[in-house]
Amino acid sequence: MEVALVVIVLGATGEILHTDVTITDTNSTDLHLSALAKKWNHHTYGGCPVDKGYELYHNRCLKLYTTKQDYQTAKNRCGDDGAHLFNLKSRELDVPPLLLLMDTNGQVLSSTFGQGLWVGADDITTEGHFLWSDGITLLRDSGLWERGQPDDGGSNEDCVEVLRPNNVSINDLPCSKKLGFVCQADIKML
Ligand SMILES: [Ca+2]
Ligand SMILES: [Ca+2]
Repeated sequence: MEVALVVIVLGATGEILHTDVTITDTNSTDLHLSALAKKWNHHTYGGCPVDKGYELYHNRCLKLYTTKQDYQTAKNRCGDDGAHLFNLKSRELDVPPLLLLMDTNGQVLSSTFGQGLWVGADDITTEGHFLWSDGITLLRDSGLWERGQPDDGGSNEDCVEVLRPNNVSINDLPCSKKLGFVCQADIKML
C-alpha cells in the first residue's frame, strides 16, 4: 500500500507557484523529492526530468552547471539533456526561479562582466538581432540589459550572460568565453 500526496498551488494565471510531494508507504514514511527521483528513475516530476538533475524552481525546470564552458559547448550540453539554455525573458517570472536555483546550489550571480552565467540568447545569425533559444526576439529595450549593453564590444560579442544578484541583468560577450550556465527543460504536461 503506497500513498503519494501531490500538492500543486496555482497562481491566478495558472502558473505553478509551488509543488510538494510526500510518499507514505509501509516501509518508510516521508520520502522527499530526491528519493522520488531515484524511485521513479527516468520519470518526470512536475514535468521536470528529475533523473537528469532538473528540479522545479517556482515554475521553471532548471539545472545549474558550474563547470565553465564556451557558449556552444554549454548549448550542446543542455541539448544532450533534451533541454536548452535558460530563456530569461521576464524579470517577474524568470528572475525568482533563477535566484532560487542559485541559492539552492549555494551560488551567487557574479557582478563582474565576463564572469556571469550563459543564458539562451545570441545574435550569431544576425548581428544586433538577439534571439532566445525558442526563436523569440530579445529586444534591446527589454529592460533586462545592463546599462549600455548590448555593445558588441570589439565587434565580437554575440552571446549573452546573466549577472548581478540584486539587480539581475544581462550583457553580451564573446561566445568563446568560458562560463557556467543554466539549462532549462520545458515543462511537459503529465
Ligand atoms: Ca553581437
Ligand atoms: Ca557587452
